[in-house]
Amino acid sequence: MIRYHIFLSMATGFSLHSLHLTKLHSPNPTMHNPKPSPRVCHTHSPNRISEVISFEESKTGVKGILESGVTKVPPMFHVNLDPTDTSPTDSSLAFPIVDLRDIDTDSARRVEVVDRVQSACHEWGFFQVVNHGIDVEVLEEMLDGIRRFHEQDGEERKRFYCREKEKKVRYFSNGKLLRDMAAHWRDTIAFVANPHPPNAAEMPHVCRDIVTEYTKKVRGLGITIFELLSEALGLKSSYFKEMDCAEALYILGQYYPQCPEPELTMGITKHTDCDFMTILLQDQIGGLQVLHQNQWVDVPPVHGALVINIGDILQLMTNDRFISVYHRVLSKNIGPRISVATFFMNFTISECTSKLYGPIKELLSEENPPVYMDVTMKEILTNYYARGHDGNSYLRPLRL
Ligand SMILES: O=C(O)CCC(=O)C(=O)O
Repeated sequence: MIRYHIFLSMATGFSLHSLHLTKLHSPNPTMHNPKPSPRVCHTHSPNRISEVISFEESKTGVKGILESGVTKVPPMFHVNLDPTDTSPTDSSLAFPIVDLRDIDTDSARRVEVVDRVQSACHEWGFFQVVNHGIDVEVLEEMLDGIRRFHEQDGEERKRFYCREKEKKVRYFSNGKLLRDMAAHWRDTIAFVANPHPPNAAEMPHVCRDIVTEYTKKVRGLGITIFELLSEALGLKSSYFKEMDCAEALYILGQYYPQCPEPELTMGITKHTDCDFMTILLQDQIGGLQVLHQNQWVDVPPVHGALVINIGDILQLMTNDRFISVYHRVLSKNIGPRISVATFFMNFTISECTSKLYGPIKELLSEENPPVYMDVTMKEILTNYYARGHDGNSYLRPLRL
């Protein structure tokens, strides 16, 4: 089959001037050659390419499409949805909630909590936390700050529109726009938040203060969760922190505009997170679903709660004891929906060290030999950036 493949300058990121369109007679024979997902159309037609280019040149994202008066979902966002994929799920499946109250003062409670965290990470790969120590006002202000950014005038948003991954603050729509077969119905403001945060002048003034405050708070919570995860594996509390898992934070402020034809597109298609762990703040709109026991289960919005999920690298380090699970976001005809995803991982290739990550030796035995290879963050990230959202786990090529 003839496929159109787009080469872009990796040095400068997505530059329309550096686009070259060529025809390939077979898929690109990269080291990782995943099978296509059945849900997504896999051929870039010339029409789609020009549609994508003019969308990118607008620099105002999906929100800009609606602002221009369009009332139908443009073809570049169309996803081949299997109707059975959106059928209602078994409502008896209760999404795990873990109450962190008193875990630092009551050792019996801590043991209980560690146990709950252990089973949630093993069975679901996801859970919500309440009484986590971040004030609800901070959470609300963070959601508001992200909303303010996306709802300001298009010209103001454009100033931040950028594809350079090394940039500490950037606005874009669809991180893998040219690689994905269908674009997602969402826009993003991204912050490389730790360990070298942007300076105040680089930050949008509408959310500068709250992003700085939220970064500190969410990192603190991340350290607490990593301690619980370490204990849940029978390791010393500081294990993951000492492995630098709580060092690098990448914060994405997502804006999912109300969608005129939600059955045609998705907020984000099925994927796993390529990181150690993610902490997600979502508003009350809903739409996030996780794949559990082969069914899509809603992650119910709980006021004041935060959603935690295990990323691919933690699944690798725990040799599958903790699982990195597929999730997705449905688009809705209500909204906008706002969420803030904090990825615990370095997404800047130039900052990657040569540190190796592999299955933790203390967890291995003759009955439980390593099922993954040791890799550096640079290898993980290079593979991550080389691929679109193709519906496959980033872990697959790392299995022994
Ligand atoms: O917005 C959400 O609820 C989830 C976002 C997500 O899965 C992602 O950005 O990878």
